[in-house]
Formats: sequence, C-alpha cells, structure tokens
Amino acid sequence: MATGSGRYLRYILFAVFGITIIYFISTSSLPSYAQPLTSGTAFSWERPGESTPSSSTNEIDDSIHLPQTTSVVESSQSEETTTPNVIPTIPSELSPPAPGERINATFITLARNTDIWEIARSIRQVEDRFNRNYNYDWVFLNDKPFDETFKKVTTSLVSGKTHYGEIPVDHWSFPPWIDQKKAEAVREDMRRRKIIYGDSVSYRHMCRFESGFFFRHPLLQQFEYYWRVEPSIELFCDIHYDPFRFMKENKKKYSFVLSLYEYVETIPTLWDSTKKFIKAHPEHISPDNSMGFLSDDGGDTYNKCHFWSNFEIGNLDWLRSKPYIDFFETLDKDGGFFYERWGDAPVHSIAASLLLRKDEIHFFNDIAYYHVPFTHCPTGEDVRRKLRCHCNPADNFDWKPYSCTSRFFDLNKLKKPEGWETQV
Ligand SMILES: Nc1nc2c(ncn2[C@@H]2O[C@H](COP(=O)(O)OP(=O)(O)OP(=O)(O)O)[C@@H](O)[C@H]2O)c(=O)[nH]1
Ligand SMILES: *[C@@H]1O[C@H](CO)[C@@H](O)[C@H](O)[C@H]1NC(C)=O
Ligand SMILES: [Mg+2]
Repeated sequence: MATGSGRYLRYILFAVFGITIIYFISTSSLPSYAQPLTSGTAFSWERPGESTPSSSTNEIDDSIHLPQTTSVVESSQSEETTTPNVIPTIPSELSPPAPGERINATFITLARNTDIWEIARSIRQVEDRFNRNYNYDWVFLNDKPFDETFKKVTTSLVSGKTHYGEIPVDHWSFPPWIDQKKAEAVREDMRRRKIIYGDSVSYRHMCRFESGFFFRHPLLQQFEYYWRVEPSIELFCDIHYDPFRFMKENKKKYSFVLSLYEYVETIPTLWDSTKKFIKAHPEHISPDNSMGFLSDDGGDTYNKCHFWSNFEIGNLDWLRSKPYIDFFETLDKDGGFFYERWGDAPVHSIAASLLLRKDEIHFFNDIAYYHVPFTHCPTGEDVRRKLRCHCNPADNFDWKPYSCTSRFFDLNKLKKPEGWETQV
C-alpha cells in the first residue's frame, strides 16, 4: 500500500514538472529567431515603399533582390536582444541587387546516387555564393534512376526548379563499331601501367557522354546556356553578377577557370583524329580560331593544353550545332573514347579552340574554384577582398608552369591581372 501511493505521488510530480517545462518552451523567445526569416518583416527583400510582408521570397521577380536596409533596422529594433542581425551592413557595391531579367539557362550535374553528399556540398556553395539570388534551375542526369534521397536532398538545396533525367542507353554504352576485345585489352594494359581510371568502363562512358550527348538530353533542349557543376567542388568568392547574362550579352560560347596539360597516355591519337576532321570539314574551322592555344607548330602537333571541363559555362546551341556534332562524330567513329581514354576536357577544348572565334571563349578570373587537386583563386588582392574570398592566393594555379592560362592570355593579347608575376 505505502509503495503504491508513493508511486502515485511520483507520477503527479513528474506530470507537474513536465507541464512546467512545456510551458517554458512554448513561451520562450526562441521562436522569434526563425520568425523574421519567414514573416518577411525583419528580414525583408521588399522594395523601398512596398510592404507586403506575406509575399514569397522565392518568386523570381525584380522586387526580391533589393534588400531594404532601413526597414530591416527599424523592425528589428524591438527584438534587438533576440533577433540575430541577418543583414549587418549596407550591401556592398560588389553585391548589387540582381536585376529582374533571367537568362534561358540551367545548372547541370551528372551524378550517381552515391554522390549525394558530395554534390550537396557543391550545391550549397553555388547557392550561397550566387544562385540564392538568381534561382536558376538545376538539371540532374544519371545513367540509373535517381533515388528518393537524392531527389529530396537536392530539391531542398536548390533555389530554382530541379529536374531529374535518366540517360538513354545509346548515350551510355559501346557503339556497335567498337571492338570489345580490343577495348578490353586496352583497359588491361592501362591497369598494368597504373593510368588513372585507365581500367574503368564507366569512366569512359562518362567521358563520351559529356563529350557528345549531355546537351542533347531532352531535359536540356529547353535551355540555351549551361553551367556544369561536379561533386565536391568549392567556390571561394561571392559571384557578384550573373555569369549567364555576361555570356549572353558578350556573345561568349564557352568559358573556363582552370587550364592545364592533358596526361598524354590517355590521348595518343586524339590529334590525328582532329587533323582528319580539319581536313574533312575546313568549312567548320573558325577563321579567327585559337589554334595557338592548342599547338606550338601551327597545328602539326598538339601541345596537350585544355580547359578543365569540370567547370564550364557554355552555350548549348553551340554544342548542338552541326560543326560541333560533326567534330564529335569524327572522334567517336575513331573509337578513342574506348581504345584510349579520351576525356571530355580535351574534346571540348579542341572544339572551342577550332570552331569558335577567339573572343567567344572567356576566362572567369572572378569565379574562384576548386576541384581536387587544383585551385583557381583570383589574382588581385582588391578583387579577393571585395568578393569576400576565402582561398589562399598561394594556391592559385593560373600562372604556374603546368597551367595553360598564360598561353591563353598571350594568344588573346589580354593584360594579366596585377600581381600575377608573384605567383609564378
Ligand atoms: N551517373 C553517373 N555519373 C558518373 C559516373 N562516373 C562519373 N560520374 C559523374 O561524372 C562527373 C565526373 O566524374 P568524376 O568521378 O568526378 O571524375 P573526375 O572529375 O575526372 O575525377 P575526380 O578527381 O575523381 O573527381 C561527376 O559529376 C561524377 O558524379 C557514373 O558511372 N554514373
Ligand atoms: C531557350 O533556349 C532553347 C534553346 O535555344 C529554346 O528552344 C527555347 O525556346 C528557349 N526558351 C525561351 C523561353 O526563350
Ligand atoms: Mg570530379
């Protein structure tokens, strides 16, 4: 009996204690933390003079990119002690309000389901540094169906619309003219010589797909420009303008941030196929081309220079054009994607250098980028400070001997950014 009523008393004490705790939590000031982010009052993207606190911050229109600092300060005064200062300063000159117009463009990522957390990192950085204010769409492609986790996580991270597509089998397999035995022998040989990805079948499908097919996927037909994003990249600086718009307004078709020499074992006969193409299709070669970027002897031999294609912003209509397709098909027929290990970087680079005018290729000094193992950190302290960069300038690869970027500058008679000599 005594133990029974003791237990009863303990229940009551627990209940009272529990209710007290719930009361404190529900009346504490914690929720006001989140409130400004959703209510649109303390954290406002409204235009001066406009006050529709319920309007969605996700809509793409020109009103969302004009942070109104005075209203922020005023409305947060009453909550001074509990509300974090989400817009601490007047927007700097280099983060101007994004204008309303959007380009017909998308981000594009090729990935496996297992890449989810690596691509999540990349997306977060692209969003934080740029896309949160622009809300461009993002297309994801895979040779297998994407799983629910992949779709859920990426949809929650991307501020624009997300699209998920499967790659048609034809675009991710051996074409009928490839001798499978010969291809297998090559892989075995490359495995013994320890050539990176040399024994991989899927890596070859990936390189062929990126070279000749991604831009023809139905999900990309609706777009004019693309920005390729790979897993585990980093962006070190704010992007203070719309690179898509820059590309369009300046009639650029292809762009890069890093360039280097290709590993020769992977492309021994790529230049032979290229020369064959030049001979067969002289009409496709631009009169003002960048052969000087690719060759030191007027086109006789390839110097292995290429733009590093894990970052690229480019024009899809150019890739879908007859000159590019004719080039890709010449290479594809020769079989080097399987009999060697041709990468999409030299393929895109040779095409851009031969088919485009020099001034259609752009180097983005102000997009700071890392993909293992190379870093592009903008040259020029002033730029780095204004763009709030967090890369170490000593890591910048641009002016090192193994980079081809100096060559690009010389060929185009561009003035190298101040301070480049100190990084050689
Ligand atoms: N769906 C799919 N995507 C792939 C496959 N292999 C590579 N990818 C994607 O293709 C892109 C390039 O592949 P990576 O493995 O990053 O190749 P890499 O950049 O040359 O080498 P790393 O130094 O390993 O990054 C990445 O976006 C990958 O997610 C594959 O078999 N299936
Ligand atoms: C975007 O570009 C694609 C490819 O050029 C085109 O087919 C499509 O009509 C364009 N969409 C808009 C809205 O302009
Ligand atoms: Mg990669």
